[in-house]
Amino acid sequence: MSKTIIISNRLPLQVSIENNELEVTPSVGGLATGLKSFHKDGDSIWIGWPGLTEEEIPAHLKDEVQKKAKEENCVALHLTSDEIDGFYYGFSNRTIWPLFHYFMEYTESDDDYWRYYKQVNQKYADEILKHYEDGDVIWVHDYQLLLVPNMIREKAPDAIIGFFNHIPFPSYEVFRTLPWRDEVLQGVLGADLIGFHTYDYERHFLSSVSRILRYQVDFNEITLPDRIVKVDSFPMGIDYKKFEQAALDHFESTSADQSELQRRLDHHLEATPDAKMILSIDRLDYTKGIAHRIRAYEYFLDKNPEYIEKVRLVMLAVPSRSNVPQYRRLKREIDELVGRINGKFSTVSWTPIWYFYRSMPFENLIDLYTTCDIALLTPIRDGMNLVAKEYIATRTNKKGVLILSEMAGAAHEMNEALIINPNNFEQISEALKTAIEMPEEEQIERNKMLQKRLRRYSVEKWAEDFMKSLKGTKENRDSFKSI
Ligand code: ADQ
Repeated sequence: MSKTIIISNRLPLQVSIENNELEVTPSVGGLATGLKSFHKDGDSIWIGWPGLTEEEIPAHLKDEVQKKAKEENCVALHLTSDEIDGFYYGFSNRTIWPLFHYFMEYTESDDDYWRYYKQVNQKYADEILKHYEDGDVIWVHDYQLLLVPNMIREKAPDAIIGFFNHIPFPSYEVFRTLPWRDEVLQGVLGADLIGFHTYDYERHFLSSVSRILRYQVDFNEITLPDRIVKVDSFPMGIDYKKFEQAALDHFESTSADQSELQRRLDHHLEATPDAKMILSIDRLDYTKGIAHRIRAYEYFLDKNPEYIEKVRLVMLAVPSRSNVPQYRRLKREIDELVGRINGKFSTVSWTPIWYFYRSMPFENLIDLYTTCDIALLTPIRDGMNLVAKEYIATRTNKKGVLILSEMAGAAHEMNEALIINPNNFEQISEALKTAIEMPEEEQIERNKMLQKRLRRYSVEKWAEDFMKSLKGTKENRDSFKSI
């Protein structure tokens, strides 16, 4: 029977070593959380890096890593620390990530990074080919593996290959600055179907293909000498039922079952019942606009001193890519900003920002989603932003307000949120006021519409639509051959 082979840089599980013993935990991040349910329910294997370099895994635990991965239908691909430095921290996160998010000043062009990127992409492609059998469908994910589709195509010309890009695709004017632009485009074009979160990213990609490679582009199809490649947008959803159910369970749980975090949140709610809690959750990344958000919050408090002691920003930032200098600088900047603003506005009984710099278990994520009255998400660029969708899914009483940056892919489907430009502090400040004062009926009205849409276009539906369209490309190919 044919299967689906999923490939992403990281596996949905993360191994670590504690006291000479192997520990396995779920990976954090949009792709892993989103695709996990598709993987769990279907007949698929998932190939990726388990989170520790070859050097970090003692020889006697190597088989154990593979065994643990196998229990979850996964295959661990081992990478050396040099490969992780050059391929992951290098080309993926110092070249492609900043460039695709329009941070051109952060984009590095380094031949060594590129060499490692090609080498590791080849390693992924070779691993896939070891597991590939005729009739299997291959689904490659994200910007770390842009060359993989064509590397598979070279060895398995008839394979059905899909590629999904989880981050934005920049406009041609930005993309064209990449020294390896031709190779990158040719790499992705090994796929039969290329998916993006939004129509804009799709358009940018098509325009780069037509202007850089001069291939013929008709509507959303690219004609190569031997094949047609289809490009389409598939806005990724969330596991809606999982978040909804977790929120319902949360509300039904007794105080004895409550987490320490929830107890503390409740304590503050009781002490200041009129104060609104404003939530933000992101990986600590310069694209997420965390520093902008804090400054906009300061602007809001400066302009509206009547809200002092009446609001609290609960900010969760998950450690991410701390080997890259910009991330370390950003961490320092945020520490300083939080310190300065807390120093400036705090009173004996109130602190304006609660800042957590750590990963939290799912249960605590639900505590935060369900307790906070407002979610304030201000990315400067974001492929989609699943946190916005998760927040809405957990509002089972339909109350709560989402303030969302227009620069997030999710904004296209979430018109009922208060949409802001993350660079416009005045607008963010006004949106905060509107959110705090919004009548409950209006909150319910807005959330009803949002929930209806998110429930319908869940991550299962997203994966199903992508797969259906990918399998459909086979017919395209057969008819192309017969011309
Ligand atoms: P990310 O940049 O990682 O994903 P996002 O879409 O917001 O961003 O997903 C973050 C995920 O991590 C969410 O599912 C959230 O629940 C989870 N998470 C966040 N903080 C956590 C914590 N402290 N503990 C546990 N889990 C936590 C990339 C792109 C996005 C795109 C996704 C999916 O950058 O734009 O939406 O892929 O395509």
